[in-house]
Amino acid sequence: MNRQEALGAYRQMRLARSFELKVAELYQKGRMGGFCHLYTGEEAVAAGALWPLRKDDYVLGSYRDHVYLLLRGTDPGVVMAELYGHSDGCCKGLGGSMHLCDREANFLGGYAIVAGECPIAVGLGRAIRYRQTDQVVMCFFGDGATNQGAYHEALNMAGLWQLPIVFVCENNQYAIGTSLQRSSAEPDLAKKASGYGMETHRVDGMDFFKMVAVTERAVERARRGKGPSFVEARCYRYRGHSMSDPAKYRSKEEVAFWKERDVLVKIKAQIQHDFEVPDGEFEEIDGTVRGDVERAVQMAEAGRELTLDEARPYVSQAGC
Ligand SMILES: Cc1ncc(C[n+]2csc(CCOP(=O)(O)OP(=O)(O)O)c2C)c(N)n1
Ligand SMILES: [Mg+2]
Repeated sequence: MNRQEALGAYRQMRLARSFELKVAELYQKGRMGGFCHLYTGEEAVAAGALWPLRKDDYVLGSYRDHVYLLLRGTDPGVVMAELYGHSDGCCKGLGGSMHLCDREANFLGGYAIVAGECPIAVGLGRAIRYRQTDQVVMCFFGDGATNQGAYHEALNMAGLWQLPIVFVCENNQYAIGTSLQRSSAEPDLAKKASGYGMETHRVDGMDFFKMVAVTERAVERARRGKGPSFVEARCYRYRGHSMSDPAKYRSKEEVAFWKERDVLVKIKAQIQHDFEVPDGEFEEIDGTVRGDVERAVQMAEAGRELTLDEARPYVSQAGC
């Protein structure tokens, strides 16, 4: 990765962080409804994993989905408008935080059903095989999803048919308030996936460059018809499960331990070490990102909901 690319990655992760900090503030002010799950702390997982993908590859994820879209290049204003439930959002305001989707970015959905995206990844893998293209599917899900039945069915079929899928498990070590140790008979998630005929990897999900190295290999294998891979990215979410979770099940020391390893501090230090980038250049990037987020808020604030007549065709087959 050259200097410009590395700074581009920093910018992406800074945008993800700043956008979501703003979302938290606006959610608390009541500017958006429904549930809201933030990715704060986990940015290096998606930023690193998505890095080797092409525009025509498919991406799927869970309800913690704002950042995938931002990283795939969807306008932050369009994402924010969707969170507001407004008509210029990526789903015309009918999806909201947990159900983002953008066909142009080939992000085919945030899914609120835990592991719901995994069987859909298998369907997309089959479609790619049928059309004989060299596209790849990247499917993100949490550690909790590995206890769900559909997850095991999906991995089995992906392995059996050697489909071009990269399964990326965001192991933030909790499923709502339940720790991995208390919910999974096999807490080693790479080992748990290894019975399904695919290459498995464990990676430090708090390190962007390590994420890129592992997923680059997995994506290339899938593209060359060598079948699926499973990547367990060890990470941590800084906030509660959703905006309404005070997260009392984790000790202050535990949260502090992970925050000390913050992904943004880390990538900045790595770039400074490799390319001797001065502080001012990072500050400049932070400034442009602040502007992007501000514009996103302005767009969302200026929008409106669909009228009932406008919404009707999307909720009724007959369009009446
Ligand atoms: C099939 C299903 N079961 C239960 C739930 C309720 N639920 C919502 S989020 C969640 C935790 C999932 O944790 P994990 O997969 O680790 O993802 P994370 O929230 O940590 O990113 C649960 C149990 C659900 N949405 N779907
Ligand atoms: Mg989890």
